[in-house]
Amino acid sequence: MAHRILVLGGDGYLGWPTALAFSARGDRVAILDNLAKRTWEAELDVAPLLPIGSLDERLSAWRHISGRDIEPIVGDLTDCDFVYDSLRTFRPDTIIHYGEQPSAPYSMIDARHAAFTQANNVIGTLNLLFAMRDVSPESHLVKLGTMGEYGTPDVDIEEGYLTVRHNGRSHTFLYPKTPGSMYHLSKVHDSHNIHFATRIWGLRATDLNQGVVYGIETDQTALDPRLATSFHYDEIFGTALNRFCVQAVAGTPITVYGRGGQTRGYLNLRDTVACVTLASDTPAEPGALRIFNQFTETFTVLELAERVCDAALHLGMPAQLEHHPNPRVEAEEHYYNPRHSALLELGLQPHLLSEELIDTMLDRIVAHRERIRLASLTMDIRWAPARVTD
Ligand code: USQ
Repeated sequence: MAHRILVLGGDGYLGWPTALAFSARGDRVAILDNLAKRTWEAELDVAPLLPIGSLDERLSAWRHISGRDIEPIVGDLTDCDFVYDSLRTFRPDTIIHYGEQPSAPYSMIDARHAAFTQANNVIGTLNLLFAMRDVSPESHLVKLGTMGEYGTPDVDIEEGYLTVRHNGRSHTFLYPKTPGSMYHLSKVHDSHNIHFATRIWGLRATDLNQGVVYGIETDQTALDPRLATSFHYDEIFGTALNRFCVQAVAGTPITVYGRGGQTRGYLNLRDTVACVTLASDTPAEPGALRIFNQFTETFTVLELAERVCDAALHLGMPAQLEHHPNPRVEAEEHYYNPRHSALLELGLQPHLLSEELIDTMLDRIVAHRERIRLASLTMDIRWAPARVTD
């Protein structure tokens, strides 16, 4: 049976392919987006590698190619009345929430960008939770959180919860969080607010603590250049593997920050869509907050950079690694053992990182190499002021 799927942030890197995938299988889909990412790109003078049309152009291309409509709802989640009206009008079965400022470096530029990130993300999600409570309590919220909420603790990371024994008694708490940027902190605040909304109001939610996403296409975005997703490689919105592939094509050093032992969970863009689909198709029970760790493999950044470098060298590109001074404050060697079995148990079949996949990405990037803006590869956004070392 077709479901009513509302994709918040459906104009972005992950939201757009998600909206297309649900529409392709016959669900009724609406994209709610304030188009803010386009404003931030202009502010910072960065641009996606593949040309991206306006939202209307993308939606009419999809209509033309698939024969299916996706409804645009343009507005801001921090506008409470707009959020209430949108839920009242669309009546979603599932709300997939990507509608936040997604970049750690953006949130660390200065006080204004940190405050914007936290206000935008936390208030938008709060408005959504209240609107769900009042006008759409049966909807299932599928919220994109992040593995970075946990940080890199020196013990195993569970999926969302930890049972603590203390003075002869035990209780299950949300897993303690030690995030590494003002952006990641905004997601921690969201998680607590969502937990509150499920406990106190009986809402149903799934928080997907996602790792770092890489990849340039999905089955639907590959159908036509007008359906491309917003693939970033700049220091602000580009994620590690995507950046490394563009650096290899551009012939500039692949920037491993510091020693390169920083280990993170990674997943293919196709698996983001698959995980969100699995979570949506098996809704949480009323009153429950499920938390899944959403990644398929872990790598150090040095391993990732070496994989890209080797693939590029095989293709005859003069790729090289550079241990770049780390602009972030983060552990460069650490223990990392996060559990990630819940989505596999629901049926996820991962697309693991292979040389073939890196080759495909490099080929796609080569076709657009004239659009690479070298200045945006290294923008030197620091987590802490440079120390005076004289
Ligand atoms: N890194 C490098 N060189 C680079 C860029 C990054 O060594 O040129 C390192 C970073 O220092 C970090 C790791 O690679 O240790 C990952 O950085 P990233 O920029 O790929 O990812 P991050 O800033 O953590 O954020 C991204 C998304 C964010 C999402 C998060 C998932 O932008 O929306 O929440 O990945 S996670 O990292 O699991 O928290």
